Amino acid sequence: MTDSPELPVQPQNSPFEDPLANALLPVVVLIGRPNVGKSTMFNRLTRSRDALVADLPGLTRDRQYGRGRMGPVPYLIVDTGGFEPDSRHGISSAMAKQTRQALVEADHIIFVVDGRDGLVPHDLDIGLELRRHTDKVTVVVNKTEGMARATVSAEFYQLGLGEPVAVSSAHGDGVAEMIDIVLAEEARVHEEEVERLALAAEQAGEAIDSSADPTSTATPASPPSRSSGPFGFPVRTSAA
Ligand SMILES: Nc1nc2c(ncn2[C@@H]2O[C@H](COP(=O)(O)OP(=O)(O)OP(=O)(O)O)[C@@H](O)[C@H]2O)c(=O)[nH]1
Ligand SMILES: [Mg+2]
Repeated sequence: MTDSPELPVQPQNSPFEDPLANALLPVVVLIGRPNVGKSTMFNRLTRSRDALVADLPGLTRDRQYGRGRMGPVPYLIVDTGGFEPDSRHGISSAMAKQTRQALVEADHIIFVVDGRDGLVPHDLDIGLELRRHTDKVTVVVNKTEGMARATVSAEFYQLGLGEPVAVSSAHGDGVAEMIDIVLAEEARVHEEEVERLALAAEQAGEAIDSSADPTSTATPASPPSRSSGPFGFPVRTSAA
């Protein structure tokens, strides 16, 4: 199935099931503490219900991969379990290891925080962990439906990871704008490629036109006594 803004795209459990289709997609990883809405955002970005969502911290255990497209650029999105940077034992430690692996694979990292809870110490711990990836992190403040976006985002500047973007994954507010910001560089390259192909197609069309145009100086092979008829075919203009 080809990607399209209108059609839902099938999420996959592994990025390697369709390596050819996925190889060139930018990889966007969702990270954040438990219960901030990462899986809700994953479902919104893949237009699916593949990730389990509940008001239950620690619900997501394994990384989950899905494909999506909201703007011009398709992407591969990775949901992760709630990140506990300091966990050294048990399941939390295994999940933290998985999340760190996802961060290494990431082209972009969406650091999801909860606008209703505000900034909490656990966010600061994750923020410190993300300092080594600052160039690819966007802080996204979730659950902001019905709230003043600028006000609710302000305290998250303290993370030192750039301008926070306010969204509501559950309601969809701001999510398309968020992905535009995250994939701005890919969208720019995509736009340039579209323009380059359009120009190449136009030039190829001109080259064909001029080789078919008997009046063109570039086609001396056309006899001067003929010109184009109503359907583009050469017609005689003088009795021979
Ligand atoms: N009000 C509001 N609630 C939301 C929003 N996004 C998610 N939630 C709720 O927050 C709770 C947690 O959502 P999940 O998507 O499961 O959170 P998570 O970050 O994946 O949680 P873990 O898998 O435990 O790390 C659920 O009850 C969601 O319905 C939102 O934009 N607004
Ligand atoms: Mg989850």
